[in-house]
Amino acid sequence: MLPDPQVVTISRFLVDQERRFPEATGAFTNILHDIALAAKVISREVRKAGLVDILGHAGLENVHGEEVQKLDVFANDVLYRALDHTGYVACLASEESEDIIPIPERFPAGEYVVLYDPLDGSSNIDVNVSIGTIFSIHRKISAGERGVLEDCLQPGFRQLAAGYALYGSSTMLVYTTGAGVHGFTLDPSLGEFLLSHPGMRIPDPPAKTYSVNEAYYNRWSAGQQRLVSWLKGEGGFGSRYIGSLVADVHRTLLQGGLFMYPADRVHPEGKLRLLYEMAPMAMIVTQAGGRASDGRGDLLDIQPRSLHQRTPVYLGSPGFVELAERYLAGDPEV
Ligand code: P6P
Repeated sequence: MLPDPQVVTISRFLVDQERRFPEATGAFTNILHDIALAAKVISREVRKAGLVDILGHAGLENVHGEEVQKLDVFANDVLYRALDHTGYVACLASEESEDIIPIPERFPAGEYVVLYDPLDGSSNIDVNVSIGTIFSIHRKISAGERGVLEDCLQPGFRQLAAGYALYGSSTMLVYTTGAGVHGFTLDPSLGEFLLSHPGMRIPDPPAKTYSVNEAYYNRWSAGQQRLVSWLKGEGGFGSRYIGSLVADVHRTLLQGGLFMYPADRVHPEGKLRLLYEMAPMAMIVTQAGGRASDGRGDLLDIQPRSLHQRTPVYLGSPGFVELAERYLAGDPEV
């Protein structure tokens, strides 16, 4: 049975969006389509993860009879294989790879660079907590035919697109190309991502929810400690912390609030990665009417120095992010 005519698949949505840009070549659309396909494959394996003990690896061998890999290694391979041969990509970068990932010489290279965290929060798999894939797309800026490190070290405001897949109670794909944020939910019976959240906006008034790992309270700066003490005291905020970045950001996007991973004495740059975690999340949240800061200024303005560099992060409802910046700056007015 065909789905209702008003049901929009991600493929149709991408084509409709592309029509709005006459100069579009379709390459960009195809990259997003390839990432959506990779997300479906990863989702299928993540959903089986709980069965490894029951079925043993025999039930989870792939078509080559190879034993199932660790899920984050598997996800990394799936994204690489979805993107390496298409001719649209100049180079790749992954949380799983120390250096940039070149496109094999046997394949043509293209004009785009894709950076990704293939499966963030994979430590949460064993306890069945939602996990996710995060991606960021830039245009190649170097002169050569194939991408180099310089093409990956671009500030977040130059991103052409950013998005994430969330493997939760349902599998969602949320992305932006700079024209709003759109969410799609996977219908496993159709094998299609269907448009479920067109034009996502952080609600205003927002939920008064802060999200941070308070186990590190004693490592924090005085400003950070004062901020959280106010939020949970006079500010009347509630607290939600899943400890899985994509899930915590997705909730903040849907409900509003303030997600934080501060710098501290142990993590002077914070824990979360800039290029393939926080820059894409910052583009998404900003496009949805929110803000993302490193505690001093807009996270999208940071000029990256290295592929895996970390950054403190304060993202969510703009007023709450600004309040955090004022506390961290020691503003006597707060
Ligand atoms: P902590 C998961 O390990 C992760 O990389 C992110 O998904 C999450 O936001 C963060 O680390 C949680 O870190 O120190 O609170 O356990």
